[in-house]
Amino acid sequence: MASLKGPGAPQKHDGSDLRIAIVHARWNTTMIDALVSGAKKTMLAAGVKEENIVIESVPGSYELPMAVQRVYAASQIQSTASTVAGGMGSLASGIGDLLGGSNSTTDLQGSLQPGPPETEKKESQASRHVFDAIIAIGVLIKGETMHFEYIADAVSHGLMRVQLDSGVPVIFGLLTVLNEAQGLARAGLEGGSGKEATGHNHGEDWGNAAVELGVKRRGWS
Ligand code: DLZ
Repeated sequence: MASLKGPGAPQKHDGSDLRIAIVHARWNTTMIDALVSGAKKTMLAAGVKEENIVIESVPGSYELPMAVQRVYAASQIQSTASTVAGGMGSLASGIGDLLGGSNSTTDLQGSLQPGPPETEKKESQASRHVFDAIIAIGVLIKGETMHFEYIADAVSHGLMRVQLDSGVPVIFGLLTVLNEAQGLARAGLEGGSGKEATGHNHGEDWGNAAVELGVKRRGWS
């Protein structure tokens, strides 16, 4: 019987033009590795190109909000730099036109790469530098102190703040579990890590959510 829980059957979205980052903590590595693989699996199935999935790690979940914020900001800076490079190509061709003659144009283009035919290509590449969505993945396991509550609260609020402040969808891949068994089940590792493994890998849902939000966000911009 179909589960009552969960987002229902995954919607179909074409992820072939998306660029998505996964930022993950390294605490509880076995579960983290499975969750990251699950997210990658569904993104690749939706058409996201392997080279457009960028993975960054931080020590623990507490570091996730800052890392997500900086990874996104860096992608914006990269994009601006590429656009400026493309603009220099246009400038070079414009000067070449003013000087007249195909030789001058060619010379200027040669010295100020990229030249005019490259400009459009550069700009479309530039827009692809910016991440369309970022998945933040961490596994917090409750211990004997209040540590878990403080970190879970801070990270949840931090990730929400980053996504609302920046406008990039941040997929909430933070498991906040009471014990290791709960974490293993949610990473699809109940009963072991081989073929005998059962449980639902939540990373797969996060991959689908990233593609859906990445596509929809372009329509909302
Ligand atoms: C310190 C700590 C503890 C006790 N437990 C976890 C955990 O279950 N999951 C997790 O992702 N990180 C844990 N951390 C590390 C903190 O998130 C953080 O990396 C450190 O406090 C350094 O800022």
